[in-house]
Amino acid sequence: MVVDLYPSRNSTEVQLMERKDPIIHGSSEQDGPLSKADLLSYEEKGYILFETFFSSDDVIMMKEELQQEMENNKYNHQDDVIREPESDEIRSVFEVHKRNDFMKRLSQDRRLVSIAQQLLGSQVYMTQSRINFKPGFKGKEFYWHSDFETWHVEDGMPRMRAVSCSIILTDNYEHNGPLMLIPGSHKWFVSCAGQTPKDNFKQSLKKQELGVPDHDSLKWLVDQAGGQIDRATGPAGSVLFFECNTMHGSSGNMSPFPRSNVFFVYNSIENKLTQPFSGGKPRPEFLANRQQIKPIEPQENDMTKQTVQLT
Ligand code: 6CS
Ligand code: FE
Repeated sequence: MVVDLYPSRNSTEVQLMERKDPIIHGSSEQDGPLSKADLLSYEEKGYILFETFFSSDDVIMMKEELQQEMENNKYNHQDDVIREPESDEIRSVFEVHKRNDFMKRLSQDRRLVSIAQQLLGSQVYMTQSRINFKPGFKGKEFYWHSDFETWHVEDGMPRMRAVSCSIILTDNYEHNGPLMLIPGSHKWFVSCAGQTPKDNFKQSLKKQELGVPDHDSLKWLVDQAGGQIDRATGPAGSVLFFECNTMHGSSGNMSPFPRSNVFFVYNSIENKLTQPFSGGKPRPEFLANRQQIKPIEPQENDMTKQTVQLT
């Protein structure tokens, strides 16, 4: 019998509970490229941002692939291509590490995988990947949420031992809906009220309304952060690593400039998905990798030359 350490969406009550998992899983600066200062910052804030991590040459290639994915899926109305709630604009394309060879190689890049391994203290595999396009004028918000709350309840992710790596593909400004994070929020788990309807993903990926924290819990988390809400702004080629339980979201994009990022979600090989804690049926493979779980062998990618020398 698997014990549910993070019960959520199983009552009408909201509950704020302390995190039961370490944030950095048994690693030190000897175990990867992150310095002690980087590790401490990630432990404290629940994320770390590297501006201009990749070179301008790499960014040119990433932008070409981004355009390609937009083109390739223009008329694709399958479940793994999510469209905006109020238009036919593409909101997200999932499983980019399978459908696009460049993205597959990028997801296995040694500079990204070694950071994920260091943070998770183990070998890692890809549990989910996606491009969020957030087009100009029509890209709608992603309301506040903890990814882990969804991945635990709807995908059966047992422990908080996963990290999202978001590569900024088009400059993320203050005004085009950058990802916002509540620093330190990863230290508490917000157990949400409500239930999980069948095939919830068909609605939640367009506009998440379940498994989202109530206003009092959000206010409490922001108060714990000293009233701070951070924004992951930076030029294309910047890289954000954020812990699976860090409370985050992003506003709609009213600017003419798209805010497109690719997300690679690395899960510890020790934290494979089990049965959804909601008791419902597992979500589709494009959202939650169950069939191809093997540790990623970090690759030297000559296609991307890193400009940020990690200390
Ligand atoms: O349900 C999910 O897996 C997705 N939902 C959000 C809002 N963020 C994480 C993930 O892409
Ligand atoms: Fe998310």
